[in-house]
Amino acid sequence: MLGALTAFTFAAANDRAEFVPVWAKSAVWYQIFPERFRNGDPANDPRVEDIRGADPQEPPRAWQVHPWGSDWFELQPWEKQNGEPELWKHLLRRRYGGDLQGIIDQLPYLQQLGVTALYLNPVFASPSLHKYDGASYHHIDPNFGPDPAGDRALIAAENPLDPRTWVLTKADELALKLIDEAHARGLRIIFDGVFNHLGVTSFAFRDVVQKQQASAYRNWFTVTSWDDPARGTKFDYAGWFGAKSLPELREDAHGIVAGPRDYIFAATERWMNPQGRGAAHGIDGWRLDVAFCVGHPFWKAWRTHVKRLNPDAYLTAEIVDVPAKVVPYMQGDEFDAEMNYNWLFTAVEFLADPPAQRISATEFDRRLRDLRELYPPGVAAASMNLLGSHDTNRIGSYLRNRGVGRYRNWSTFSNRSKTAENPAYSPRRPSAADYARQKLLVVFQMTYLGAPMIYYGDEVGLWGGNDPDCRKPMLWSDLTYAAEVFSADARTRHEPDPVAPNLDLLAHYRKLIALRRSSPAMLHGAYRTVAADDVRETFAFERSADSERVLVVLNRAAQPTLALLPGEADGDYLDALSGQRYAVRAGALSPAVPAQWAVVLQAAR
Ligand SMILES: [Ca+2]
Ligand SMILES: [Ca+2]
Repeated sequence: MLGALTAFTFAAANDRAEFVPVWAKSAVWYQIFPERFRNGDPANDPRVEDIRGADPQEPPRAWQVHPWGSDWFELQPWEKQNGEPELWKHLLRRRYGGDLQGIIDQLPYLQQLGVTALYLNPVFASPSLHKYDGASYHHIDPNFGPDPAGDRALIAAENPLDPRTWVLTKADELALKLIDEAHARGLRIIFDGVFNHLGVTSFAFRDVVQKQQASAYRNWFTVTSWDDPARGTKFDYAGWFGAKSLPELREDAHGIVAGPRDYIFAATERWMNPQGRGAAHGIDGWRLDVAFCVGHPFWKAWRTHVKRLNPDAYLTAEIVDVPAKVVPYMQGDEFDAEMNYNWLFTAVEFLADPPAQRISATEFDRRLRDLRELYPPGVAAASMNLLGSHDTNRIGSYLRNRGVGRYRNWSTFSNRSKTAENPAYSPRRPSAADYARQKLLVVFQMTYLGAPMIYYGDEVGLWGGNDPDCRKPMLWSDLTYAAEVFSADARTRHEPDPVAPNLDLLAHYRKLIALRRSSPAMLHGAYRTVAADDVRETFAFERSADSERVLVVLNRAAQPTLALLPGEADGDYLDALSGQRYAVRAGALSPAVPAQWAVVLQAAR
């Protein structure tokens, strides 16, 4: 019964008009982790008091802003002085000084790369390096702007419950400037909405701790017991997955309860229609953190609010679950798309994993089809096809550590890909062969259906295991970097791994992005599987739009192969990767595809 009903619902969904913003289907995304992208203003760098309240909670004895180009696993003198035995605490305390000015300064770099849309990890006030423990949703972090001390004084004078008292800090103004400058360059920009929880330094949680049941925010959190000496009870509350630094916002059957809901709605409007100047000056959408931890009713109401502010806004969710569990969020009344980790798992299972855990071309075809067809039309095309993020190991390191675990087993793999949890995971520089595999994955990413997303630094070969090592400072050609010699224990040494932007890889990204953007077929065209050859280990697909056809053949085998593609029209074809021409005569195209490489065939003019 349920199965029949579900099938009917999806069939109906597939008949209706697309609900995703059209622009999102042609986007090429770039994800920026602001603290680690570019330090555009050393004068605003965090001081030790600015990181108070972030994990680890105990303050360090000595602390300084970390040198941008230093060896990742090398402890600096002030870190050694702390005598801290646990490396993760050192790494969490580090601040490199990245900020919004750095992003503004590097917009030309992003334009040259060819991306068309930016996703920023959280930029709202918070003491941590990642800012998923928000102190606020309505102010940008003061250390991301030009006047941290002045901003903090302004914020302290407001009543957060009354949006009419909300001032525009210098950091807020700089964020609005960033939005305008991005738009002026044709770049869309979205922020990270972390609406499941606030941080312990938030105005709301601090007030509850101080005033207990007398606090105006007493209903905002899931308080399980109050400080009550008469009854002998102590204050306690629910934190996200038990993390006490992340008190969860309270929900009932209608979603997040009225107080925090109204606050989130007001903050949403503040960034989408800043000062009532219109949606053109606001962000173009949101990425929703741990969307599966907030109930459906909130998302439905919030989407209505968002689309009223800007019908063209894009909402993309972090869900990370099997496709069937993602489906309910993608029915047109919650999200437009997701961070497409299932696409990443599928891509590496065919193109990169070692023989013991790889899938056949036929199975690759089946899994890709599921991801295209499970959702209403437009969702797959607008979803972010990514090869890495701030929540997983970098693609270069994944390839260096091929076989260390199954990526699809997300929670198990999460620990296996952390250098602190798994001594067998290598944090060393990827090899030339690893980078060659990354290039093949990029060919697939940039030619396939879906909006490609590049995690900052992947395009210049930045490497690192899962969090925190995937959050190293960006590699820039105008900065110098110490070679990495320290091992993941921060004590022993290895032969030096030179650290510098991989310009050959960067050229490959630029070329493939330009290729995608020059081709309506690749950018937003239809998809068709042409051949899935389990024996030759090749996979061929077609993208088409109007009169343009593009034929892509992926060869994951260790030897070159002739891909037999019967039924192709006579004519001359050009491989966009090699520049080589192929002639088709009598209806059979047989391009030679190099080992572990691809051809991207376009009709030659
Ligand atoms: Ca700075
Ligand atoms: Ca929740």
